[in-house]
Amino acid sequence: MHSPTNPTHSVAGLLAEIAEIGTESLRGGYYRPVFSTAELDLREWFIAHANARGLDVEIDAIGTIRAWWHLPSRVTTGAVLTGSHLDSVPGGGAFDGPLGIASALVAVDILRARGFVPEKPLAIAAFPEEEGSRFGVACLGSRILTGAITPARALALRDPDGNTFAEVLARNGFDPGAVDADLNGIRRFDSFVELHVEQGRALIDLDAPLAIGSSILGHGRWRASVRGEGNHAGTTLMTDRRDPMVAAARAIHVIRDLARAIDGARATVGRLQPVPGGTNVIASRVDFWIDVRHPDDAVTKALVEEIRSTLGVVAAEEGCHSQLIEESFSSTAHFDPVLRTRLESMLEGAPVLPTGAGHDAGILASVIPSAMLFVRNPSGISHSPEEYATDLDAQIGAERLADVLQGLLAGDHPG
Ligand code: HGY
Ligand code: MN
Ligand code: MN
Repeated sequence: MHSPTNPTHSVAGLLAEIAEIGTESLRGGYYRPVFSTAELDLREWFIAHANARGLDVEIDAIGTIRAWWHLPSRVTTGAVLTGSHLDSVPGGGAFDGPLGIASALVAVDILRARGFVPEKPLAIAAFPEEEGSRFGVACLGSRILTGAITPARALALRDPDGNTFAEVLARNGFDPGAVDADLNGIRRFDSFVELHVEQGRALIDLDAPLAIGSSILGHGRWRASVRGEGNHAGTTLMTDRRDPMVAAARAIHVIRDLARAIDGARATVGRLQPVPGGTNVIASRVDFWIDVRHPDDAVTKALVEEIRSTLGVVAAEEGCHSQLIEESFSSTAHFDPVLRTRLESMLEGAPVLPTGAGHDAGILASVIPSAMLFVRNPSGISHSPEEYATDLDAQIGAERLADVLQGLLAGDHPG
């Protein structure tokens, strides 16, 4: 597959190597769910580039890959972590995740070209299932490692085909029995800096190639299930129906209006599954997922409760029953102010921006000082084939990441 002979110094060059992996024909973009053939190919690509740079590759019990530069025999503290994820959303862009990993590899190339020798270990990580596209929980890998989700609940999660996370781990050579939080493993690192494509348009408006992250919007996912009476599309009079699809459609419209009425709130239904889903069949059940976000967790929770009661009323009016179950929730995460200030001093003039998108850095922030760098996205669009970063901005991102890592890896600074 990928056996790079001469490590490239270009982010665009690295990303071009994986441009054909996991392409999705439905709407373009990529679909690279964790442990899919496509994501396994990306893992191979990352490991091949790590090996080509002489980095020591470590893979943990849940498939997190860490490529170490300057790995002494035992690392207990003081190391620096960078990296991101390889998995994508359905129809995702080319940069969400892989840009952070490619930039980290190139940052190592740049530091070596500068003759820099780190006085601390550096690891480049690829966290599994950041998008939660296969098993439904966002940042599943980093949540397991930080103890934010129990191994039992994680292992029992099922993908749309009914495979549990435990089964998929076992099928990929991992031992589900070894899955556990790994706080000591995370605490080997004094800091985590994740570079990511911006998933909005702030840097376009600021006309800047790179920003430092300040916070991540609190966000959660809830599964709504509406049960009615499945029946024949032709023999069932309109007056005799208990149609969950109609209840769901009405509820989704109200959910939009409820979120619109709250400043800063976002509520999205991007995934809906009728059971059984036949053209001439009134569905028996409709499941749909609601992604709700707001800077204030209390507002998010209150909005979800409004959604819950609205769903109940609408379902009852349609002769149906409903339930709403939380699948994952991340509080608003504020990045470490000391680390952020250091990044601001290293990256003079870089704007500081909040993000509405979730990241592993937001999960690790609960255990170690974490920070993010965002690279300009001229489309301002993400989780879509339109997502983009110019070759130049991507290279600037790697250069600035190299500057930051050089500062953190120099022995004279604490962590
Ligand atoms: O959903 C998110 O915000 C992130 O892209 N996983
Ligand atoms: Mn994403
Ligand atoms: Mn991402």
